[in-house]
Amino acid sequence: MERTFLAIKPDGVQRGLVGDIICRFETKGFTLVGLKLMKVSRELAEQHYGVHRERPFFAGLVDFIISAPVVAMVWEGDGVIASARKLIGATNPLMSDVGTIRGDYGVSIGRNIIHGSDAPETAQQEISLWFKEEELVSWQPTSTPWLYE
Ligand code: D4T
Repeated sequence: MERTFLAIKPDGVQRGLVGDIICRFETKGFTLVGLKLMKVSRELAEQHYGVHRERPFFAGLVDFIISAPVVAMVWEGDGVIASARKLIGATNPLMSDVGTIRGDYGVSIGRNIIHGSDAPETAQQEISLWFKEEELVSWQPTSTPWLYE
């Protein structure tokens, strides 16, 4: 089973969207295997967004990510990496399809509510950056045979 890293950003937490966002991944049929509310350190935010270090929005992005709590999560399921990106929607919420998280709740690229890993390699890197192995729970929901043939 594939795993992905998702993080509800400070705007999603401050706007009271945590429950709705978790509900979308649960009802889709994915399995929650890691969950924590955290105040992100500047070092972690800079590491997570390291690929954007040279971009003009980097400093503002890091300041935003450390400005309020973040909900860090690991979700599991067949095809969860690509599917979660679809459920999240395009980076700019004004361009995201209606029905996606960003499409339904956002208006600005710098306040786009949630992060999701974009590929298997980044998912693995981000899961190990944000979670210790013992913080992840391997379990089999009783609904599995009703979700997979
Ligand atoms: P994340 O990484 O947060 O899931 O977003 P995406 O994968 O959809 O998009 P990204 O890596 O290109 O951007 C990372 C992060 O930077 C913010 N951002 C991006 C911004 O504030 N201004 C910008 O011009 C861009 C391109 C939003 C997401």
